[in-house]
Amino acid sequence: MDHKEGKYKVADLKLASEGQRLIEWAESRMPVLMALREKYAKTKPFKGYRIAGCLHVTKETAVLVKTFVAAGAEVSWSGCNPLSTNDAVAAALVDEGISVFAWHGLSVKEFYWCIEETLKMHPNLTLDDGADLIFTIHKDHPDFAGKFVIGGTEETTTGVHRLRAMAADGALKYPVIAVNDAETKWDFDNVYGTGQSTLDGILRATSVLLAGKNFVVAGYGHCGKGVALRAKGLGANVIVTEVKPTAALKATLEGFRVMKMDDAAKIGDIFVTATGVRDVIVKRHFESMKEGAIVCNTGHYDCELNLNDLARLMKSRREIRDNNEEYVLKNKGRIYVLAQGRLVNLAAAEGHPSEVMDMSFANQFMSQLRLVEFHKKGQKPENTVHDIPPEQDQEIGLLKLSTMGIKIDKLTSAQEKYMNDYSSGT
Ligand code: 3DD
Repeated sequence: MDHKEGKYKVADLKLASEGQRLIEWAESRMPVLMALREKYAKTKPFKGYRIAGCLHVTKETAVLVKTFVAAGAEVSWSGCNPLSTNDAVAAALVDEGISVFAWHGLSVKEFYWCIEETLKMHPNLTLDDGADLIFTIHKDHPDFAGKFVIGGTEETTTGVHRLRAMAADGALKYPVIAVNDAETKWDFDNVYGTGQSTLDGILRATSVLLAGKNFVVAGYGHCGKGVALRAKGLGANVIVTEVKPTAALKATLEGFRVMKMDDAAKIGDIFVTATGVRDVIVKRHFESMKEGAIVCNTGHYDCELNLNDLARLMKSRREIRDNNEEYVLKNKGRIYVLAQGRLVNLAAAEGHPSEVMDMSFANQFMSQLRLVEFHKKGQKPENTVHDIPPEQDQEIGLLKLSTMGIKIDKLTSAQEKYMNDYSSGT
């Protein structure tokens, strides 16, 4: 471990040059964020502002962090999952003088220690993926909201749910922008990003053939939809389980088989949970699984597979491949758990591709900038969860299209008029 008190703690600074190359690779595929970096490096609107981030330390996150720094911000960063930090990327950021407290495989105790270290710089802005940073401020540093913090942003569905619940309770002490709910995040990162990165994680941890396999996806929200789509593309027989009738209907009309987990457990070869709730696969499901079943989770927290239940059924276990644990059951069956039940796309692979994180993180950058601009104007948004302005989505969408060389039509003034003219009927 390389540690400088109050500055950084990462696995190995000697990995910096490898991390630098990974970051350059991501920068070459994140043209929207790089355009924002070029624009705001000139004016440095974040000068004098301190951002504490708690978001997976990946090559894409490093591009976002470097963009904030180029725009004048002081940044201190921790990872938002014990298994998702890329140690080479963390080393490269420290090598650039950025405070990072993150390493792959840290304990839950160390996870919260890292968050506390980022808070020592008394942030004005927080950037979360899962709301663990915001929640730590509210629980252990309630005075921060009145003293230094002017606002925050939240990257993921689970985090936004948590924050909306806090706001409904009147417990949220500063305004937070729900980046997750931006169309240019949710409809792309959650669907196409999760779809590809989850399959990436499964294939890196197993190298199994997907064609012909019974591939069970628990949860048909944006993430589950993406996973089901990509598994189908690789020839798997996709089965969906759900609790929400309309989501189950959508899966059915998309051509996927829909059934209860009790039934899917008996026939599934590979299981992915993407629900955001706990105990989706529990003891009775493990007991009815086929020999050699592979289970994993792509939800934000590791509560969707009840591994305590599985431990009670097991005789022994061993790591048979990286991020792949073989549980030998007392009844002689074997079940394979990927990435210790944590999000398999980031723990066993590199998370979503740079091209899709480009838009998610453009939303992060623009949302943090909005908070700074409010502050500079002396405006204080309400202490609740705010959506991004709809024009931001279209601005980022148009920027992304232009980087892809795609041109689109524009409404004529007559069409604009027609759209708003309720009097014209048949
Ligand atoms: N997430 C997925 N891939 C990521 C990557 N390559 N870098 C940073 C974060 C990444 C998770 C987030 O996109 C967030 O959308 C989530 O957890 O939903």
